[in-house]
Amino acid sequence: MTSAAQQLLELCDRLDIKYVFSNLGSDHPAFIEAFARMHAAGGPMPRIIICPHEMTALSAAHGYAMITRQPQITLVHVDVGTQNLGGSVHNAARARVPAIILAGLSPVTDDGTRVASRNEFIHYTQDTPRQHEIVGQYMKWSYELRAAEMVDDVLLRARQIASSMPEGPVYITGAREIWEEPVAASPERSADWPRATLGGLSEAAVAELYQALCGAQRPIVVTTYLGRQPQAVARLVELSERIGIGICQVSPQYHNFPGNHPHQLTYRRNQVIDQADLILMIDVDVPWMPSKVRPAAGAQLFHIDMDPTKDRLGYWHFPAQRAYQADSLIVLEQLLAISASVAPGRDARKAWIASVSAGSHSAPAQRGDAISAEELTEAVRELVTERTIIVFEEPSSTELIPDILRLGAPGSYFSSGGAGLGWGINAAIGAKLARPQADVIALVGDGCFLFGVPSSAYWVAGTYGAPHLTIIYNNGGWHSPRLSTLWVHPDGPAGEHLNETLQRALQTVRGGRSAVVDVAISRISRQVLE
Ligand SMILES: Cc1ncc(C[n+]2csc(CCOP(=O)(O)OP(=O)(O)O)c2C)c(N)n1
Ligand SMILES: [Mg+2]
Repeated sequence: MTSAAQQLLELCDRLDIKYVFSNLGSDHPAFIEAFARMHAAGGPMPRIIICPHEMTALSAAHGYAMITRQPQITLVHVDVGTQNLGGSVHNAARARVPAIILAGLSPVTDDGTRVASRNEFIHYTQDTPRQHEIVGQYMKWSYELRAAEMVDDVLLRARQIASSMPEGPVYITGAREIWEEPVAASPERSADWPRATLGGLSEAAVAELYQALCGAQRPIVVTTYLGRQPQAVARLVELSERIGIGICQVSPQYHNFPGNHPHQLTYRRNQVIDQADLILMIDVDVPWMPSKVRPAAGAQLFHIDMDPTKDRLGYWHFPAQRAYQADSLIVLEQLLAISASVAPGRDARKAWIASVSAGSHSAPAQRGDAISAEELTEAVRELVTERTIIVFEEPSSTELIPDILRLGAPGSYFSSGGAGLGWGINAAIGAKLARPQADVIALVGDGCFLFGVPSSAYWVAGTYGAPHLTIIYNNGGWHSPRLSTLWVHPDGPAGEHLNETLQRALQTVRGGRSAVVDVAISRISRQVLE
Protein backbone atom coordinates (compact mmCIF):
# COMPACT_ATOMS: atom_id res chain seq x y z
CA MET A 1 0.00 0.00 0.00
CA THR A 2 1.23 3.48 -0.81
CA SER A 3 -0.18 6.91 -0.05
CA ALA A 4 -2.61 8.53 -2.47
CA ALA A 5 0.10 11.10 -3.26
CA GLN A 6 2.60 8.37 -4.16
CA GLN A 7 -0.01 6.52 -6.18
CA LEU A 8 -0.61 9.67 -8.22
CA LEU A 9 3.11 10.12 -8.83
CA GLU A 10 3.50 6.48 -9.83
CA LEU A 11 0.75 6.81 -12.39
CA CYS A 12 2.56 9.75 -14.02
CA ASP A 13 5.01 7.43 -15.72
CA ARG A 14 2.21 5.83 -17.73
CA LEU A 15 0.75 9.19 -18.71
CA ASP A 16 3.79 10.96 -20.20
CA ILE A 17 3.87 13.24 -17.18
CA LYS A 18 7.61 13.67 -16.90
CA TYR A 19 7.73 16.81 -14.74
CA VAL A 20 6.16 18.10 -11.57
CA PHE A 21 6.86 21.84 -11.44
CA SER A 22 6.54 22.40 -7.72
CA ASN A 23 6.38 25.08 -5.10
CA LEU A 24 5.92 23.29 -1.82
CA GLY A 25 4.23 23.92 1.51
CA SER A 26 2.64 22.43 4.59
CA ASP A 27 -0.03 20.73 2.48
CA HIS A 28 2.58 18.52 0.80
CA PRO A 29 4.17 16.14 3.35
CA ALA A 30 2.61 13.14 1.58
CA PHE A 31 4.14 14.32 -1.71
CA ILE A 32 7.55 15.07 -0.23
CA GLU A 33 7.60 11.70 1.51
CA ALA A 34 6.62 10.05 -1.76
CA PHE A 35 9.38 11.89 -3.66
CA ALA A 36 11.92 10.52 -1.15
CA ARG A 37 10.57 6.96 -1.18
CA MET A 38 10.37 6.77 -4.95
CA HIS A 39 13.80 8.28 -5.32
CA ALA A 40 15.23 5.72 -2.87
CA ALA A 41 13.45 2.85 -4.63
CA GLY A 42 15.01 3.94 -7.91
CA GLY A 43 11.97 3.19 -10.08
CA PRO A 44 10.39 5.53 -12.62
CA MET A 45 9.21 8.84 -11.24
CA PRO A 46 8.56 12.29 -12.67
CA ARG A 47 11.35 14.81 -12.32
CA ILE A 48 10.59 17.25 -9.53
CA ILE A 49 11.43 20.79 -10.61
CA ILE A 50 11.40 23.07 -7.59
CA CYS A 51 10.32 26.55 -8.64
CA PRO A 52 10.97 29.45 -6.26
CA HIS A 53 7.97 31.25 -7.76
CA GLU A 54 4.72 29.77 -9.05
CA MET A 55 4.85 31.97 -12.17
CA THR A 56 7.86 29.91 -13.20
CA ALA A 57 6.10 26.63 -12.47
CA LEU A 58 2.99 27.00 -14.60
CA SER A 59 4.69 29.02 -17.35
CA ALA A 60 7.38 26.34 -17.72
CA ALA A 61 4.68 23.65 -17.85
CA HIS A 62 2.94 25.82 -20.47
CA GLY A 63 6.10 26.09 -22.60
CA TYR A 64 6.60 22.33 -22.37
CA ALA A 65 3.00 21.57 -23.33
CA MET A 66 3.04 23.92 -26.32
CA ILE A 67 5.70 21.73 -27.85
CA THR A 68 4.69 18.25 -26.65
CA ARG A 69 0.90 18.68 -26.14
CA GLN A 70 1.46 16.62 -22.96
CA PRO A 71 0.06 18.15 -19.75
CA GLN A 72 2.56 18.17 -16.90
CA ILE A 73 1.78 18.69 -13.23
CA THR A 74 2.14 22.04 -11.51
CA LEU A 75 2.06 21.49 -7.74
CA VAL A 76 1.33 24.55 -5.59
CA HIS A 77 0.62 25.41 -1.98
CA VAL A 78 -3.05 25.83 -0.96
CA ASP A 79 -4.75 29.17 -1.65
CA VAL A 80 -1.62 31.30 -1.53
CA GLY A 81 0.31 29.25 -4.06
CA THR A 82 -2.77 29.22 -6.26
CA GLN A 83 -2.92 33.01 -6.08
CA ASN A 84 0.76 33.30 -6.91
CA LEU A 85 0.15 31.46 -10.17
CA GLY A 86 -1.22 34.84 -11.14
CA GLY A 87 -1.35 35.65 -14.82
CA SER A 88 0.08 32.27 -15.78
CA VAL A 89 -3.40 30.82 -15.18
CA HIS A 90 -4.92 33.27 -17.63
CA ASN A 91 -2.17 32.44 -20.15
CA ALA A 92 -2.67 28.68 -19.95
CA ALA A 93 -6.43 29.09 -20.35
CA ARG A 94 -6.29 31.62 -23.19
CA ALA A 95 -3.61 29.63 -25.02
CA ARG A 96 -5.64 26.45 -24.51
CA VAL A 97 -2.63 24.44 -23.40
CA PRO A 98 -3.13 21.20 -21.50
CA ALA A 99 -2.03 21.58 -17.86
CA ILE A 100 -2.80 19.84 -14.57
CA ILE A 101 -2.59 22.11 -11.55
CA LEU A 102 -2.56 20.40 -8.19
CA ALA A 103 -2.97 22.25 -4.89
CA GLY A 104 -3.32 20.94 -1.39
CA LEU A 105 -6.06 21.99 0.98
CA SER A 106 -5.59 22.64 4.67
CA PRO A 107 -6.10 19.57 6.83
CA VAL A 108 -9.74 19.15 7.82
CA THR A 109 -9.43 17.36 11.19
CA ASP A 110 -7.99 18.89 14.36
CA ASP A 111 -7.97 16.12 16.97
CA GLY A 112 -4.65 14.64 15.88
CA THR A 113 -6.00 11.13 15.39
CA ARG A 114 -5.48 11.06 11.63
CA VAL A 115 -2.13 11.29 9.87
CA ALA A 116 -1.59 14.88 8.72
CA SER A 117 -4.34 16.31 10.91
CA ARG A 118 -3.97 20.01 11.84
CA ASN A 119 -0.80 20.83 13.76
CA GLU A 120 0.13 24.35 12.60
CA PHE A 121 -1.78 27.59 13.09
CA ILE A 122 -1.77 28.32 9.37
CA HIS A 123 -4.04 25.33 8.85
CA TYR A 124 -6.80 27.62 10.11
CA THR A 125 -5.84 30.74 8.21
CA GLN A 126 -5.29 28.85 4.94
CA ASP A 127 -8.58 27.00 5.06
CA THR A 128 -10.42 28.89 2.33
CA PRO A 129 -13.95 27.54 1.92
CA ARG A 130 -13.93 27.79 -1.88
CA GLN A 131 -10.26 27.59 -2.89
CA HIS A 132 -11.03 26.39 -6.41
CA GLU A 133 -12.95 29.59 -7.11
CA ILE A 134 -9.66 31.50 -7.19
CA VAL A 135 -8.98 29.98 -10.60
CA GLY A 136 -12.32 28.34 -11.40
CA GLN A 137 -13.34 30.47 -14.36
CA TYR A 138 -10.10 29.68 -16.17
CA MET A 139 -10.27 25.93 -15.64
CA LYS A 140 -11.90 23.36 -17.88
CA TRP A 141 -12.51 21.31 -14.74
CA SER A 142 -11.94 21.75 -11.00
CA TYR A 143 -12.31 18.90 -8.57
CA GLU A 144 -11.45 17.92 -5.02
CA LEU A 145 -10.07 14.45 -4.37
CA ARG A 146 -12.59 13.28 -1.79
CA ALA A 147 -11.61 9.62 -1.43
CA ALA A 148 -8.03 8.37 -1.67
CA GLU A 149 -8.97 5.29 -3.68
CA MET A 150 -10.25 7.60 -6.45
CA VAL A 151 -6.81 9.09 -7.04
CA ASP A 152 -6.05 7.24 -10.29
CA ASP A 153 -9.45 7.99 -11.74
CA VAL A 154 -9.21 11.64 -10.80
CA LEU A 155 -5.77 12.03 -12.42
CA LEU A 156 -6.87 10.12 -15.52
CA ARG A 157 -9.97 12.25 -15.82
CA ALA A 158 -7.95 15.42 -15.26
CA ARG A 159 -5.55 14.46 -18.01
CA GLN A 160 -8.32 13.43 -20.37
CA ILE A 161 -10.15 16.72 -19.95
CA ALA A 162 -7.00 18.85 -20.15
CA SER A 163 -5.87 17.12 -23.35
CA SER A 164 -9.19 16.94 -25.17
CA MET A 165 -9.88 19.65 -27.74
CA PRO A 166 -9.97 22.47 -27.02
CA GLU A 167 -7.23 21.72 -24.52
CA GLY A 168 -6.82 23.71 -21.31
CA PRO A 169 -5.87 23.70 -17.65
CA VAL A 170 -7.60 21.73 -14.88
CA TYR A 171 -7.31 22.16 -11.11
CA ILE A 172 -7.29 19.37 -8.53
CA THR A 173 -7.27 19.83 -4.78
CA GLY A 174 -7.33 17.47 -1.83
CA ALA A 175 -7.09 17.80 1.93
CA ARG A 176 -3.79 16.93 3.54
CA GLU A 177 -5.20 13.81 5.23
CA ILE A 178 -6.53 12.42 1.95
CA TRP A 179 -3.14 12.51 0.23
CA GLU A 180 -1.70 10.48 3.15
CA GLU A 181 -4.28 7.70 3.03
CA PRO A 182 -3.05 4.32 1.86
CA VAL A 183 -4.38 3.00 -1.44
CA ALA A 184 -3.83 -0.25 -3.30
CA ALA A 185 -1.96 -0.25 -6.59
CA SER A 186 -4.36 0.13 -9.49
CA PRO A 187 -4.64 -2.05 -12.56
CA GLU A 188 -3.20 -0.68 -15.80
CA ARG A 189 -6.15 1.17 -17.31
CA SER A 190 -4.75 4.39 -18.63
CA ALA A 191 -5.47 3.35 -22.24
CA ASP A 192 -9.18 3.54 -21.44
CA TRP A 193 -8.96 7.31 -20.92
CA PRO A 194 -7.97 8.63 -24.36
CA ARG A 195 -8.08 12.29 -25.21
CA ALA A 196 -11.26 13.12 -27.11
CA THR A 197 -10.47 14.42 -30.55
CA LEU A 198 -12.27 16.61 -33.05
CA GLY A 199 -13.00 15.53 -36.59
CA GLY A 200 -13.27 17.24 -39.95
CA LEU A 201 -16.25 18.56 -41.90
CA SER A 202 -19.05 16.78 -43.66
CA GLU A 203 -18.49 16.07 -47.35
CA ALA A 204 -20.97 18.77 -48.32
CA ALA A 205 -19.32 21.35 -46.08
CA VAL A 206 -15.85 20.66 -47.48
CA ALA A 207 -17.13 20.80 -51.04
CA GLU A 208 -18.86 24.12 -50.37
CA LEU A 209 -15.72 25.62 -48.85
CA TYR A 210 -13.51 24.34 -51.65
CA GLN A 211 -15.81 25.75 -54.30
CA ALA A 212 -15.92 29.09 -52.51
CA LEU A 213 -12.12 29.26 -52.31
CA CYS A 214 -11.74 28.42 -55.99
CA GLY A 215 -14.41 30.91 -56.97
CA ALA A 216 -12.92 33.78 -54.98
CA GLN A 217 -10.61 36.40 -56.44
CA ARG A 218 -8.97 37.61 -53.26
CA PRO A 219 -9.15 34.80 -50.65
CA ILE A 220 -7.20 34.99 -47.41
CA VAL A 221 -6.66 32.81 -44.35
CA VAL A 222 -6.35 34.52 -40.97
CA THR A 223 -4.82 32.39 -38.23
CA THR A 224 -3.18 32.55 -34.81
CA TYR A 225 -2.73 28.98 -33.57
CA LEU A 226 -3.05 26.60 -36.49
CA GLY A 227 0.63 25.71 -35.98
CA ARG A 228 -0.03 24.04 -32.64
CA GLN A 229 -0.13 20.99 -34.88
CA PRO A 230 3.12 21.48 -36.82
CA GLN A 231 1.99 19.08 -39.58
CA ALA A 232 -0.81 21.51 -40.42
CA VAL A 233 1.72 24.10 -41.61
CA ALA A 234 2.79 22.07 -44.65
CA ARG A 235 -0.87 21.37 -45.46
CA LEU A 236 -1.69 25.07 -45.40
CA VAL A 237 1.28 25.77 -47.66
CA GLU A 238 0.06 23.15 -50.12
CA LEU A 239 -3.49 24.46 -50.14
CA SER A 240 -2.34 28.04 -50.44
CA GLU A 241 -0.12 27.16 -53.41
CA ARG A 242 -2.67 24.98 -55.14
CA ILE A 243 -5.53 27.46 -54.91
CA GLY A 244 -3.73 30.77 -54.46
CA ILE A 245 -4.60 31.97 -50.95
CA GLY A 246 -2.88 34.78 -49.03
CA ILE A 247 -2.03 34.13 -45.38
CA CYS A 248 -2.31 36.60 -42.49
CA GLN A 249 -0.82 35.56 -39.14
CA VAL A 250 -2.20 37.76 -36.38
CA SER A 251 -0.57 37.60 -32.91
CA PRO A 252 0.84 34.21 -33.86
CA GLN A 253 1.03 31.83 -30.92
CA TYR A 254 2.85 29.31 -33.08
CA HIS A 255 4.65 29.24 -36.38
CA ASN A 256 1.64 28.84 -38.67
CA PHE A 257 3.09 29.47 -42.12
CA PRO A 258 6.63 30.08 -43.42
CA GLY A 259 7.38 33.76 -43.04
CA ASN A 260 9.53 33.75 -46.16
CA HIS A 261 6.80 32.25 -48.37
CA PRO A 262 5.47 34.62 -51.05
CA HIS A 263 1.91 33.95 -49.87
CA GLN A 264 2.63 35.22 -46.33
CA LEU A 265 0.78 38.52 -46.62
CA THR A 266 1.17 40.17 -43.25
CA TYR A 267 1.65 39.82 -39.50
CA ARG A 268 -0.36 42.99 -38.94
CA ARG A 269 -3.88 42.75 -37.69
CA ASN A 270 -6.44 44.75 -39.71
CA GLN A 271 -4.40 44.62 -42.91
CA VAL A 272 -5.89 43.17 -46.09
CA ILE A 273 -9.19 42.31 -44.31
CA ASP A 274 -11.24 44.86 -46.25
CA GLN A 275 -9.67 43.86 -49.57
CA ALA A 276 -10.51 40.17 -49.38
CA ASP A 277 -13.62 38.71 -50.99
CA LEU A 278 -13.28 35.51 -48.92
CA ILE A 279 -11.90 35.29 -45.40
CA LEU A 280 -11.24 31.84 -44.00
CA MET A 281 -10.61 32.21 -40.27
CA ILE A 282 -8.74 29.16 -39.00
CA ASP A 283 -7.86 28.79 -35.32
CA VAL A 284 -7.96 32.47 -34.46
CA ASP A 285 -9.34 34.50 -31.55
CA VAL A 286 -9.30 38.08 -32.83
CA PRO A 287 -9.03 38.12 -36.64
CA TRP A 288 -9.40 41.91 -36.87
CA MET A 289 -10.51 44.87 -34.75
CA PRO A 290 -14.00 45.96 -35.83
CA SER A 291 -13.27 49.51 -34.72
CA LYS A 292 -10.44 49.67 -37.27
CA VAL A 293 -11.56 47.59 -40.21
CA ARG A 294 -14.39 45.35 -41.35
CA PRO A 295 -14.68 42.81 -44.16
CA ALA A 296 -15.89 44.20 -47.48
CA ALA A 297 -19.62 44.04 -48.12
CA GLY A 298 -20.48 40.69 -49.65
CA ALA A 299 -17.24 38.98 -48.57
CA GLN A 300 -17.70 35.31 -47.81
CA LEU A 301 -16.73 34.46 -44.24
CA PHE A 302 -15.88 30.98 -42.99
CA HIS A 303 -14.58 30.03 -39.56
CA ILE A 304 -12.91 26.73 -38.65
CA ASP A 305 -11.62 26.47 -35.13
CA MET A 306 -11.14 23.97 -32.32
CA ASP A 307 -13.05 26.60 -30.34
CA PRO A 308 -15.24 28.61 -32.73
CA THR A 309 -17.63 30.08 -30.16
CA LYS A 310 -15.00 31.08 -27.54
CA ASP A 311 -17.36 30.27 -24.71
CA ARG A 312 -14.65 31.04 -22.15
CA LEU A 313 -14.60 34.69 -23.28
CA GLY A 314 -17.17 37.32 -22.40
CA TYR A 315 -18.36 39.34 -25.37
CA TRP A 316 -16.96 37.95 -28.58
CA HIS A 317 -18.35 38.11 -32.08
CA PHE A 318 -16.94 37.96 -35.57
CA PRO A 319 -19.35 37.44 -38.40
CA ALA A 320 -19.24 34.17 -40.34
CA GLN A 321 -21.70 32.52 -42.67
CA ARG A 322 -20.34 29.14 -41.61
CA ALA A 323 -18.62 28.28 -38.32
CA TYR A 324 -17.32 24.80 -37.64
CA GLN A 325 -15.81 23.24 -34.56
CA ALA A 326 -13.24 21.02 -36.21
CA ASP A 327 -9.63 19.90 -36.28
CA SER A 328 -7.98 22.26 -38.75
CA LEU A 329 -5.38 19.68 -39.80
CA ILE A 330 -8.11 17.26 -40.83
CA VAL A 331 -10.05 19.97 -42.65
CA LEU A 332 -6.96 21.01 -44.62
CA GLU A 333 -6.41 17.38 -45.57
CA GLN A 334 -10.03 17.11 -46.66
CA LEU A 335 -9.68 20.19 -48.85
CA LEU A 336 -6.45 18.87 -50.37
CA ALA A 337 -8.09 15.52 -51.08
CA ILE A 338 -10.72 17.10 -53.32
CA SER A 339 -8.30 17.76 -56.15
CA ALA A 340 -4.55 17.48 -56.56
CA SER A 341 -4.45 19.84 -59.52
CA VAL A 342 -3.98 23.56 -59.61
CA ALA A 343 -7.29 25.33 -59.12
CA PRO A 344 -8.67 27.41 -61.98
CA GLY A 345 -7.98 31.12 -61.52
CA ARG A 346 -4.94 30.51 -59.32
CA ASP A 347 -2.58 32.70 -61.32
CA ALA A 348 -4.83 35.72 -61.00
CA ARG A 349 -5.10 35.16 -57.26
CA LYS A 350 -1.32 34.80 -56.99
CA ALA A 351 -0.88 38.08 -58.85
CA TRP A 352 -3.17 39.77 -56.34
CA ILE A 353 -1.22 38.23 -53.43
CA ALA A 354 2.03 39.50 -54.92
CA SER A 355 0.63 42.99 -55.32
CA VAL A 356 -0.52 43.09 -51.68
CA SER A 357 2.60 41.61 -50.13
CA ALA A 358 4.89 43.93 -52.10
CA GLY A 359 3.98 46.76 -49.76
CA SER A 360 3.71 44.83 -46.53
CA HIS A 361 7.32 44.01 -45.56
CA SER A 362 8.95 45.94 -42.74
CA ALA A 363 11.52 48.39 -44.01
CA PRO A 364 15.13 47.52 -43.18
CA ALA A 365 16.40 49.00 -39.95
CA GLN A 366 17.98 52.40 -40.08
CA ARG A 367 21.05 53.08 -38.03
CA GLY A 368 20.63 55.85 -35.53
CA ASP A 369 22.03 56.80 -32.15
CA ALA A 370 19.98 54.27 -30.23
CA ILE A 371 19.55 50.67 -31.36
CA SER A 372 16.04 50.28 -32.76
CA ALA A 373 13.83 47.23 -32.25
CA GLU A 374 14.25 46.58 -35.99
CA GLU A 375 18.02 46.67 -35.78
CA LEU A 376 18.08 44.37 -32.77
CA THR A 377 15.71 41.93 -34.47
CA GLU A 378 17.85 41.87 -37.59
CA ALA A 379 20.77 40.93 -35.34
CA VAL A 380 18.65 38.22 -33.68
CA ARG A 381 17.79 36.86 -37.14
CA GLU A 382 21.50 36.21 -37.65
CA LEU A 383 21.40 33.75 -34.74
CA VAL A 384 18.56 31.65 -36.19
CA THR A 385 19.43 28.13 -37.29
CA GLU A 386 17.33 24.99 -37.78
CA ARG A 387 17.61 24.33 -34.03
CA THR A 388 16.28 27.73 -32.92
CA ILE A 389 13.12 28.13 -30.87
CA ILE A 390 11.97 31.72 -30.39
CA VAL A 391 9.90 32.36 -27.26
CA PHE A 392 8.32 35.74 -27.78
CA GLU A 393 6.99 38.30 -25.29
CA GLU A 394 7.60 41.89 -26.34
CA PRO A 395 4.25 43.68 -26.17
CA SER A 396 4.96 46.75 -28.27
CA SER A 397 6.56 44.82 -31.17
CA THR A 398 4.14 41.93 -31.65
CA GLU A 399 3.88 42.58 -35.39
CA LEU A 400 7.28 44.05 -36.08
CA ILE A 401 9.45 41.27 -34.69
CA PRO A 402 7.76 38.26 -36.38
CA ASP A 403 7.71 40.28 -39.58
CA ILE A 404 11.47 40.83 -39.48
CA LEU A 405 12.30 37.30 -38.29
CA ARG A 406 10.09 35.61 -40.90
CA LEU A 407 10.90 32.19 -39.50
CA GLY A 408 10.65 29.24 -41.85
CA ALA A 409 10.29 26.12 -39.72
CA PRO A 410 7.20 24.73 -37.97
CA GLY A 411 7.74 24.57 -34.21
CA SER A 412 10.22 27.45 -34.21
CA TYR A 413 8.08 30.20 -32.66
CA PHE A 414 5.90 30.45 -29.56
CA SER A 415 4.10 33.24 -27.76
CA SER A 416 1.89 33.07 -24.68
CA GLY A 417 -1.52 33.51 -26.25
CA GLY A 418 -2.54 35.52 -23.19
CA ALA A 419 -1.88 38.83 -21.53
CA GLY A 420 -0.31 37.70 -18.24
CA LEU A 421 3.16 39.16 -18.61
CA GLY A 422 6.19 37.33 -17.27
CA TRP A 423 5.60 34.19 -19.28
CA GLY A 424 8.57 34.30 -21.68
CA ILE A 425 11.65 33.69 -19.55
CA ASN A 426 9.82 30.87 -17.74
CA ALA A 427 8.18 29.26 -20.77
CA ALA A 428 11.68 29.13 -22.27
CA ILE A 429 12.59 26.64 -19.52
CA GLY A 430 9.75 24.34 -20.53
CA ALA A 431 10.70 24.67 -24.20
CA LYS A 432 14.28 23.66 -23.44
CA LEU A 433 13.13 20.68 -21.37
CA ALA A 434 10.83 19.61 -24.21
CA ARG A 435 13.54 20.00 -26.86
CA PRO A 436 16.94 19.69 -25.20
CA GLN A 437 18.84 20.07 -28.49
CA ALA A 438 17.24 23.43 -29.29
CA ASP A 439 18.78 26.87 -28.95
CA VAL A 440 15.96 28.54 -27.04
CA ILE A 441 15.97 32.31 -27.41
CA ALA A 442 13.51 34.37 -25.37
CA LEU A 443 12.78 37.81 -26.80
CA VAL A 444 11.18 39.82 -24.01
CA GLY A 445 10.33 43.38 -23.13
CA ASP A 446 12.11 44.85 -20.12
CA GLY A 447 8.77 44.90 -18.29
CA CYS A 448 8.05 41.28 -19.18
CA PHE A 449 11.50 40.31 -17.93
CA LEU A 450 10.74 41.72 -14.49
CA PHE A 451 7.19 40.32 -14.41
CA GLY A 452 8.79 36.91 -15.01
CA VAL A 453 10.47 36.92 -11.57
CA PRO A 454 13.94 36.51 -13.10
CA SER A 455 15.54 35.34 -9.83
CA SER A 456 13.20 32.35 -9.92
CA ALA A 457 13.44 31.71 -13.67
CA TYR A 458 17.24 31.65 -13.91
CA TRP A 459 17.63 29.65 -10.70
CA VAL A 460 15.43 26.93 -12.19
CA ALA A 461 17.11 27.14 -15.60
CA GLY A 462 20.51 26.78 -13.94
CA THR A 463 19.56 24.11 -11.42
CA TYR A 464 17.75 21.79 -13.83
CA GLY A 465 19.86 22.19 -16.94
CA ALA A 466 17.52 24.29 -19.07
CA PRO A 467 19.73 27.17 -20.23
CA HIS A 468 18.40 29.70 -22.68
CA LEU A 469 19.37 33.01 -24.16
CA THR A 470 17.25 35.97 -23.11
CA ILE A 471 17.38 39.14 -25.16
CA ILE A 472 15.71 42.09 -23.47
CA TYR A 473 14.19 44.71 -25.73
CA ASN A 474 14.84 47.41 -23.20
CA ASN A 475 12.94 50.50 -24.24
CA GLY A 476 13.22 51.92 -20.77
CA GLY A 477 10.18 50.42 -19.11
CA TRP A 478 6.49 50.68 -19.72
CA HIS A 479 6.00 54.39 -19.23
CA SER A 480 5.43 55.48 -15.61
CA PRO A 481 7.85 53.29 -13.60
CA ARG A 482 10.52 53.77 -16.24
CA LEU A 483 13.06 54.99 -13.75
CA SER A 484 12.93 51.98 -11.49
CA THR A 485 13.61 49.74 -14.47
CA LEU A 486 16.56 51.80 -15.55
CA TRP A 487 18.05 51.42 -12.10
CA VAL A 488 18.01 47.66 -12.58
CA HIS A 489 19.32 47.66 -16.17
CA PRO A 490 21.13 50.94 -16.71
CA ASP A 491 23.27 50.01 -19.69
CA GLY A 492 23.00 47.85 -22.77
CA PRO A 493 25.73 46.82 -25.16
CA ALA A 494 26.80 49.48 -27.62
CA GLY A 495 25.35 49.22 -31.14
CA GLU A 496 28.49 48.35 -33.00
CA HIS A 497 29.09 45.30 -30.78
CA LEU A 498 25.57 43.95 -31.01
CA ASN A 499 26.10 40.97 -33.31
CA GLU A 500 29.27 39.98 -31.54
CA THR A 501 27.62 40.25 -28.11
CA LEU A 502 24.68 38.10 -29.18
CA GLN A 503 26.93 35.44 -30.70
CA ARG A 504 29.02 35.32 -27.53
CA ALA A 505 25.90 34.98 -25.40
CA LEU A 506 24.60 32.14 -27.56
CA GLN A 507 27.90 30.32 -27.12
CA THR A 508 27.48 30.69 -23.35
CA VAL A 509 24.05 29.08 -23.61
CA ARG A 510 25.37 26.26 -25.78
CA GLY A 511 27.94 25.74 -23.06
CA GLY A 512 25.12 25.05 -20.59
CA ARG A 513 24.54 28.39 -18.87
CA SER A 514 21.74 30.86 -19.42
CA ALA A 515 22.64 34.30 -20.71
CA VAL A 516 20.72 37.56 -20.59
CA VAL A 517 21.57 40.33 -23.02
CA ASP A 518 19.90 43.56 -22.02
CA VAL A 519 19.77 45.82 -25.07
CA ALA A 520 18.82 49.47 -24.65
CA ILE A 521 16.67 50.28 -27.67
CA SER A 522 14.86 53.40 -28.79
CA ARG A 523 11.86 54.20 -26.63
CA ILE A 524 9.19 54.46 -29.27
CA SER A 525 8.49 51.53 -31.53
CA ARG A 526 7.67 52.27 -35.16
CA GLN A 527 4.90 49.69 -34.88
CA VAL A 528 3.18 51.94 -32.36
CA LEU A 529 3.61 55.04 -34.45
CA GLU A 530 2.32 53.57 -37.70
C1 LIG B 1 0.56 40.81 -15.26
C2 LIG B 1 0.34 42.02 -16.12
N1 LIG B 1 0.40 43.26 -15.59
C3 LIG B 1 0.22 44.33 -16.36
C4 LIG B 1 -0.06 44.22 -17.69
C5 LIG B 1 -0.32 45.46 -18.56
N2 LIG B 1 0.77 45.69 -19.53
C6 LIG B 1 0.64 45.38 -20.82
S1 LIG B 1 1.99 45.74 -21.75
C7 LIG B 1 2.81 46.31 -20.39
C8 LIG B 1 4.20 46.83 -20.52
C9 LIG B 1 5.21 45.72 -20.56
O1 LIG B 1 6.46 46.29 -20.62
P1 LIG B 1 7.60 45.76 -21.56
O2 LIG B 1 7.77 44.29 -21.40
O3 LIG B 1 8.79 46.59 -21.31
O4 LIG B 1 7.05 45.98 -23.03
P2 LIG B 1 6.93 47.33 -23.87
O5 LIG B 1 5.52 47.82 -23.67
O6 LIG B 1 7.92 48.30 -23.36
O7 LIG B 1 7.17 46.88 -25.26
C10 LIG B 1 2.01 46.24 -19.25
C11 LIG B 1 2.43 46.67 -17.92
C12 LIG B 1 -0.16 42.89 -18.20
N3 LIG B 1 -0.47 42.66 -19.48
N4 LIG B 1 0.07 41.82 -17.43
MG1 LIG C 1 9.65 48.03 -22.38
